[in-house]
Amino acid sequence: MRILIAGVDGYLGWPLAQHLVSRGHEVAGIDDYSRRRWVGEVGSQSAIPIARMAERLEGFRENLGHNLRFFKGDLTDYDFVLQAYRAFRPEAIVYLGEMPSAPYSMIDVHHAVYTQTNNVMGTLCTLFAMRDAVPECHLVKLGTMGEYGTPNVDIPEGFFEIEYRGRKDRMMFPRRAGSWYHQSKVHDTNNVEMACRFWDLRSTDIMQGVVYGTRIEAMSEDPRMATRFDFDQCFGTAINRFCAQAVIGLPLSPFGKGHQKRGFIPLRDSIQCLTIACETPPGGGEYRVFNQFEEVYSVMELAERVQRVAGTVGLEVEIRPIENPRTEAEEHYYNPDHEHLLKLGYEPTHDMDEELKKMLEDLRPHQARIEARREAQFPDIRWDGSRRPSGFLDKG
Ligand code: USQ
Repeated sequence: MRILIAGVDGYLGWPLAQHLVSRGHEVAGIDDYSRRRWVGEVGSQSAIPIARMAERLEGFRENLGHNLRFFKGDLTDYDFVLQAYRAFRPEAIVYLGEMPSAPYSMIDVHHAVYTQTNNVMGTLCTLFAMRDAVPECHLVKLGTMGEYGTPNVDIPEGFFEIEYRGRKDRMMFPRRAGSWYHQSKVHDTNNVEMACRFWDLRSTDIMQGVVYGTRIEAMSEDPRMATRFDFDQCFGTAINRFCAQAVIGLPLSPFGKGHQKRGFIPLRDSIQCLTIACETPPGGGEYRVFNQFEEVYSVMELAERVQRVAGTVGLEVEIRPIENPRTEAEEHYYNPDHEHLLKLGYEPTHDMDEELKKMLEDLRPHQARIEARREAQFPDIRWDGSRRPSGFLDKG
């Protein structure tokens, strides 16, 4: 298949390109390097060094024997997007090209507006460009489990049956996002669903959990093929941050009680699932939703897990909960369905300890790079709009 990855320079995009090519697909990518700029703006850098795109593309040719067609440009520029889709004629578009950080979107009005403008406009441009250039193409759109929030009832995959005043219907399950970023994905969901209804487009909207990991099978040891790994307060996700903290001897930082639960998924599984979505497209006019995560854990359980695995590789670390900078439930019910991908053949990696061990091994050589941006990992962006560092809850 011809598959285009919007956001090919990112944490998921770069390994996904490698995996899809190793499965025989023809792959193209779009990016304008925004992720590199955002991480720089918050005073950080990828723990694992990442090569410039020209070198990445050379590495791609040498390691995988494939010329990855690269379009540099902004996904909110409609003319650019339309031209790229006309030139490559993708059969599937994996849309990863959004600003992905909840804390970044909560910094101030400018960051909130930027996040929603960038994400919602980008998706809209893609929907229109698909309609006008490649109406048969399948949009695999990256959403987030965070669209649903943490309701006190089970979470279905996108839709649910409802009976109200004696009448029944199948409706989108209500969303209750936890940040301006997560809300941007809710807006996308509504727009994508509507475009499928109006224009007979086909789409898979992926409600993905928190991703962790450093590598996938298709990735060689060539440093040009490595993917980024963020650990700062904005772009680092919980487990990745815990691993980076372990490597430089900082206490692991569950927020608040640490009982908040989320669905988590290893990088290798995320890539496997996105591939399954591409290879099994829905019919024309169909909008379907996958809840994409492997298992639900609390943040504290994960900190304990990282602590234990770090101990087995000689890294003794403490867990010290810190004040929660976010407004979120720290005790709640959480039971999301995740059947659709399993039915299509998703085989979850169950060995989280092994994955964590690999991550620690991959990060250790880059200890100095994490140390150099140590300050960027302490949270001070608060959901109430203030900017104050979170203190330790145990007072040390
Ligand atoms: N958390 C901690 N300690 C930390 C960092 C986070 O306890 O050092 C907690 C947060 O308070 C939250 C949970 O861990 O309860 C997850 O936080 P996160 O920063 O790992 O993830 P989140 O902000 O939800 O966003 C990330 C990605 C985002 C993706 C989302 C999937 O950045 O792009 O959409 O995970 S999900 O969480 O399922 O919505």
